[in-house]
Amino acid sequence: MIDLKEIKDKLKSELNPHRYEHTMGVMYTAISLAMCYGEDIDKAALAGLLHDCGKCYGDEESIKLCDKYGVTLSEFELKNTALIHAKLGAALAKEIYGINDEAIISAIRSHTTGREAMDTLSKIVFIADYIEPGRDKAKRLKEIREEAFKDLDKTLLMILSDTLDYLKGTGELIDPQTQKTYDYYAGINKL
Ligand code: DGI
Ligand code: FE
Ligand code: FE
Repeated sequence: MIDLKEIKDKLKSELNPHRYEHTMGVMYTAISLAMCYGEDIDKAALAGLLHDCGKCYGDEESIKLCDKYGVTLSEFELKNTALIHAKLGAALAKEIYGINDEAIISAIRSHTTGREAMDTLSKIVFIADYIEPGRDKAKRLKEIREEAFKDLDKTLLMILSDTLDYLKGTGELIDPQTQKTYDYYAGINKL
């Protein structure tokens, strides 16, 4: 199933209306960033559309599905279940939605914590998830939205830095991968 319309219809029937709106926002933002950086817009559309496809299930069902599709979860993910949907989504994109493109799958897998040395499509999806038009809670969104169309690595660092600050403020634990991603892009931006 790689027909965009079919995927949209399936997601519309499974995601709550707010999440579906967010998904559309991420899809169009990812397409715009792909246009800006000369990336494949069809891949950006598919990755944006499917990035939260693992978010339709409760904790118990998500863990069961991970087991079914051979997705290994870390101790951290088992305790902080909001993170599971990224890896689960990558598996569902492959198994349910028939996506074979490794760059698309990898962009879905890394959209929540990011990853060191992401390829351009993964960077685009990570950023689009944060800046899509429906988002309104993060600080300095206007500045980050402008930077997104100028410098992807700098934008990643701004988002990761604000996310770490936010998590520290709420007292939530930081996934080791989120920290590693921050450290990597802090290093890149110093070069
Ligand atoms: O799925 P979305 O809501 O569109 O956004 P997302 O995939 O970026 O994030 C999902 C959740 O994961 C969000 O509530 C923030 C949380 N999150 C991201 N990084 C970390 C984290 N939560 C913890 N505890 N630690 C992290 O490092
Ligand atoms: Fe997500
Ligand atoms: Fe999202």
